[in-house]
Amino acid sequence: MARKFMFLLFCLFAIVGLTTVGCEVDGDGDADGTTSGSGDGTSGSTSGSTSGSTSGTTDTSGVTLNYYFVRVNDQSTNTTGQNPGADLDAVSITKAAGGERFYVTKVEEYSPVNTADISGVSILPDNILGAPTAFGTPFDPSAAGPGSDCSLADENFVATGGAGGYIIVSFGNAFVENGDTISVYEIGNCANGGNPDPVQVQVSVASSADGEWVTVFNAAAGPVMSGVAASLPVKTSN
Ligand SMILES: [Ca+2]
Ligand SMILES: [Ca+2]
Repeated sequence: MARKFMFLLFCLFAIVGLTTVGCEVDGDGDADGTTSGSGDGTSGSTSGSTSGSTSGTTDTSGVTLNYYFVRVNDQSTNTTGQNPGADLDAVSITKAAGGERFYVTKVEEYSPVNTADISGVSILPDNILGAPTAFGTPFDPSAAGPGSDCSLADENFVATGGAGGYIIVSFGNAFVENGDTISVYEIGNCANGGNPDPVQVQVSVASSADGEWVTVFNAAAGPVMSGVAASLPVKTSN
């Protein structure tokens, strides 16, 4: 008796089990149909809103980028003795409109060469911040030129070590526009002496050293080497 009851119970479970499987199969089928239907609706509304927001982003791009970054490339072959290459006291931007003068507020990158020969004082990149210090303080721009004396004992400069060395700087909110003058104050070729060290000056809209740099001028000797920015390519965000 008990064995027959157990067999019937087994058959009952088997039938319930098959029914459940069948229902699940049907359920999946229904679920698939429902999902693909609502999926179509979702993809439709998603692509609509996405293309809408994308075109909105495109509207705000194309903004003109400013030339915030100035790079001084050391071109000097004077690589003997201590502090070889350019001895950079300061860099300035003088605006064509208004004549306001801006000095370096931040060193973005300092990449000297021949570092073993650069003194512990002259390897400090922040020595290039602010107004020049080797032409008397407070600094008077009219007192700095080819015929000017400079303080050859001034240690508030940064050495880039010769050709291959460079420094990238920025000027806070100030940037270079066509007509502006960039000046590099290099301790050398002063009326009272100092090794002249040639430099190349470039500008960019990005601080990255391997980015696109536009050459503004090359100069052979200081103590003040200046050039006027002209025909800078218009750069826009993409
Ligand atoms: Ca300085
Ligand atoms: Ca020099």
